[in-house]
Amino acid sequence: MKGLLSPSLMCADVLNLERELTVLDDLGVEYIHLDFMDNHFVPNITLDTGLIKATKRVLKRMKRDIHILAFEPQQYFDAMEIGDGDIVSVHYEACENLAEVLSDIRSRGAKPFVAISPDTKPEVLLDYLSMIDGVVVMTVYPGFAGRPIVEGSMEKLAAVRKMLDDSGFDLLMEVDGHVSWDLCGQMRACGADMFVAGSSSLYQKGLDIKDAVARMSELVK
Ligand code: S6P
Ligand code: MG
Repeated sequence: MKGLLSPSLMCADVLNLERELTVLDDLGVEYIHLDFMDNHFVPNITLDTGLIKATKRVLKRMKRDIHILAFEPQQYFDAMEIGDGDIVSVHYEACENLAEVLSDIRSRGAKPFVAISPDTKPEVLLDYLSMIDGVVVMTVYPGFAGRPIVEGSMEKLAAVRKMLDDSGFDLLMEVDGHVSWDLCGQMRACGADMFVAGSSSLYQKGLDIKDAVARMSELVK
């Protein structure tokens, strides 16, 4: 399977979000990464539930890849109108009853993913592999764009890939955090399928978005 791009909307021009979404959609980009934060699980606030819901009005082919960095994420599902075609990632560290949250996502027609922060061991995923469509491996400490990659991230990606393959389930591995021009090829070689592209790549200042998408697609193909 070819590598899938998921540009991070929190890194785009916030005064022109409709245009930013349309350009990516028209270029055939597969996913748009939408970070929701509660200022508790992580010390920041980015896109709100109303904005995440409103993206549905403009998206044509591009699907939503909603990353919820918040405690008890199910309280936001209705407001975001999660449903068919959406990927919804919730953090292992943020859910009291993770199995219940994943089943709620599935019951709405969306694809449940579990995200793990850098200090969380991959083994915690084992109990949930039969309930999900993929995992998100965070390779920076979550909450902000532009952070440095955490040491050992490549080894972690390779270990998670092996775990997913050994499970016998057909599961995607998404990588989120410092997916740079220099590192995205290596992340692909470690088994990542989906790449969150932010300030380390597509959203660097001065780039032509069409050229940048083509370049990144080639690097992770
Ligand atoms: C951060 C958030 C991410 C960022 C992305 C930014 O917690 O979940 O999705 O938007 O990592 O990319 P970069 O290249 O600036 O690290
Ligand atoms: Mg994210």
